[in-house]
Amino acid sequence: LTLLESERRQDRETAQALLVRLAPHRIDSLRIGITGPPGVGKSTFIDTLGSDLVRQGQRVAVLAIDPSSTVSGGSILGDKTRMQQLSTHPLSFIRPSPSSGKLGGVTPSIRNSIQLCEAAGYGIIFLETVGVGQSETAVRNLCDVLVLLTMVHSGDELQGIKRGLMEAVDLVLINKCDQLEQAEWLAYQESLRYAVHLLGSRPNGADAAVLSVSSISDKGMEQVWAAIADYARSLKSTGAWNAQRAEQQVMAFKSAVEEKIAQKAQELLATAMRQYENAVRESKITPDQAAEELMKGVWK
Ligand SMILES: Nc1nc2c(ncn2[C@@H]2O[C@H](COP(=O)(O)OP(=O)(O)OP(=O)(O)O)[C@@H](O)[C@H]2O)c(=O)[nH]1
Ligand SMILES: [Mg+2]
Repeated sequence: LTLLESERRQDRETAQALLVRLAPHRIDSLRIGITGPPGVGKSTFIDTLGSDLVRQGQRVAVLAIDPSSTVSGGSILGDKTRMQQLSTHPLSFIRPSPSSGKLGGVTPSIRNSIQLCEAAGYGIIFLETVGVGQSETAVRNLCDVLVLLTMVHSGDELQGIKRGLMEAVDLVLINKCDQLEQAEWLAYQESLRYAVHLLGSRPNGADAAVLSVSSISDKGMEQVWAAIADYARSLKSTGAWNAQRAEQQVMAFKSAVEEKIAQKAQELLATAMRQYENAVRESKITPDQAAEELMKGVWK
């Protein structure tokens, strides 16, 4: 995994060669994205559900996508201390997020890490990410089932969840129900069901399911697992599973091309850009004009 996370060119070539050799050994995994605001209980949820699964003999891997590492200066997610039960089980593997700064660099390395986990026989892979816009799109493109964890807040709850995020999730879980009266979470559950219904159906043709849980115990986890497994089954039976995986491959290819073009552009245009930067700084030319002229020079 360290090799796969490396950004050195030589390492990247070796990593690709490794992945090609391991490809025949990969098993078919279920990739589950877990997103939600900081502190909502994502790690606790994975710890509890993951522990149930390893007890049933399943092999469970947890990878974290941490978009905020540039800000916090380190990885905040996937912390093993927050998954104490699961991390000590021999059938589990937990990888804290790579500390690479930019999300663009993290996503391809997570994609590779997933493949490595599959080659190592992990049939269930959790991807934990904090819900802050960019990272949800990243995790949506990496998982088969995207689960949103939320909780009942004071005030106007639904306002707190961005529409774009709601449109991307397959299952919504209201967490920390142990802290509430039943009437409170039931009311929130109803309003969320109505909201997901308005957003339209998931690729399997049904509305996203909305359930309530308490992740500090495994009460209700059986239903949650049944909902995830049912959803995965329905994706497979409608062909949506393969279509989604295929589309994700194409998107990975496109972003790899974009990354390469950006790198090449940096290399080729560095000198010319510096000249224009000075002209722009001194207001001798507008930024748009400068970009236009620069590109004219390149695509003659
Ligand atoms: N009462 C109660 N507390 C919970 C529940 N789930 C999580 N917590 C607590 O909420 C706090 C945050 O839980 P985490 O699992 O670390 O949350 P997270 O979403 O992974 O947080 P980040 O990774 O920092 O974004 C911890 O103190 C947990 O013990 C729950 O169902 N009920
Ligand atoms: Mg966490």
